[in-house]
Amino acid sequence: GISRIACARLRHKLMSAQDAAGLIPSGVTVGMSGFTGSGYPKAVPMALASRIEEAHAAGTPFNVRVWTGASTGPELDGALAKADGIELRLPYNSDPIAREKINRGEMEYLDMHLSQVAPMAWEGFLGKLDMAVIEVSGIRADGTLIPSSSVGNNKTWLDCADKVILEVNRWQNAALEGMHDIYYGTALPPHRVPIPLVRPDDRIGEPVLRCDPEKIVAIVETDSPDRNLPFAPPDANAQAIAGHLLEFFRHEVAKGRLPQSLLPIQSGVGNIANAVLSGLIDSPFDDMTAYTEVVQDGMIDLLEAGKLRMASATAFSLSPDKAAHINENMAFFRDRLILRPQEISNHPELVRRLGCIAMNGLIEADIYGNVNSTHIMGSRIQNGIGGSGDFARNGYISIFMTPSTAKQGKISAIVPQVSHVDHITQDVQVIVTEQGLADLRGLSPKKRADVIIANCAHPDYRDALEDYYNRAKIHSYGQQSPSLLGEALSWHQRFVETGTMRT
Ligand code: 0RQ
Repeated sequence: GISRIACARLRHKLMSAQDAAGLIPSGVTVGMSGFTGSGYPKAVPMALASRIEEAHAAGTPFNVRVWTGASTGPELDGALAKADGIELRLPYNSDPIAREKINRGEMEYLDMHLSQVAPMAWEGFLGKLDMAVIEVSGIRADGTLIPSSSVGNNKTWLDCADKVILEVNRWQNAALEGMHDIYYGTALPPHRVPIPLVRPDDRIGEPVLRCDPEKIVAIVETDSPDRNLPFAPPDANAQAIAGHLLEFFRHEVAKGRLPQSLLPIQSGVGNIANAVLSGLIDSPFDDMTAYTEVVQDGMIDLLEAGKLRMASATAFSLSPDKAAHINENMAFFRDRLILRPQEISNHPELVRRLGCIAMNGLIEADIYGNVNSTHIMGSRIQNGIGGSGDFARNGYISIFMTPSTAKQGKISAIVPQVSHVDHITQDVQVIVTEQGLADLRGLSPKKRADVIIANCAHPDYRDALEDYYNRAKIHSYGQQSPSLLGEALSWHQRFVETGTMRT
């Protein structure tokens, strides 16, 4: 294909991925692009992983600290983790090899709210950023960068890093140009001003990223696809959850608490979130908008069905078929999609102002509505908190959804007490399982427990939860949130010891 590097004075920096990776020394902190499997560098991290493996084979220590937007792909997290090349990783990971290393204690992982990564980097809280490795879809004649299929923290990495390596990926659609909105108005306290975005479709920035050309030490051309994974067709649980949620929305509209077009929807990752989006196709709601993190298949269908007017996000997370479909119909999607930096897509100020409907998955919830999104049995990381906290605390209605059991029924997703807390009861207003929906707004802890056990717990675990709760109401030290401290985590302990929470 033709070169995507229109800037003549940068062309001499073109080199192989191997040579570019050779510019990354051991011990540095590298900010990489990438968010939910899109827009991550694909060649330089692999070359770096080979380099690290060679060093290790020669008995030389070699590792780096890796900051990204969110999850990336096997060519980045997978390859570097496999090479034992990552000392510390932040802020979100879904790679299975990296997950295993983290859970074995061989890799440090810092799980952060996605909206806070860029400001904390600027504030100096995370230490110095030495290098950035950023995928772009092109370099314009004036040296500005056309972002690729995710924006994530790229603006911040390009600004903060001493040295920059660019991957210019020809696989990305050239028509992405103009879809992005990069806001350069963020500042640090005490100089912060309101962010001038009042509607999800407002454009407040520029379509391109800026980068000091002096900092660019290498440019690598690539032609590889994003890690686009197929979605499973919605199973019975996902369909039931979507059904309960749509019924809830209809009820809220009837009560006058939501407009007919709803409010900007935020939808988390995963198959259930995707099923809910699919369910909205046949709903009575029109002219909807999305202000969210990732655009997934379900949103594309809603856009094409004319149900969704536009979607604002920081990244794509599509199946291969949908990615190809968008590429072929870019003219249609260009006007209906906006990709922003994640500090803006997830900004608490904006999520609160817009009144987003936050919909996220969970690992487990307890009878009072505390939610664990990250840790299995209190200690094994699954992915990370991602943007769920940004949206859950600040949304208009904060919804969490999950099947009521996991691991073929051996685990109850509703437990006496969560083994790790990501979202406190005040940040959790609705919990939905395939069993039903618990509307917790305005309820005190004991009323919440009644509704969660009755509406959300699986029948196989409902009696045991009721039994625990009834005894807690007699023997608890206090009666605001009755609990039996010695027994509250016994379900988890039983699973660890016997492989099931069942008695
Ligand atoms: O594990 O794949 O080994 O079978 O967790 O669970 O049911 O496939 O659900 O894909 O929706 O993920 C909370 C992880 C749910 C996700 C979580 C096991 C289960 C399976 C996945 P297997 P499912 P989902 C914006 C929003 C945090 C980030 C976030 C998540 C695996 O939603 O990462 O919200 N959320 N971001 O078996 C033991 C339990 C379990 C359990 C599930 N109670 N005990 N294992 N699992 N519940 C987007 C971004 O931030 C990018």
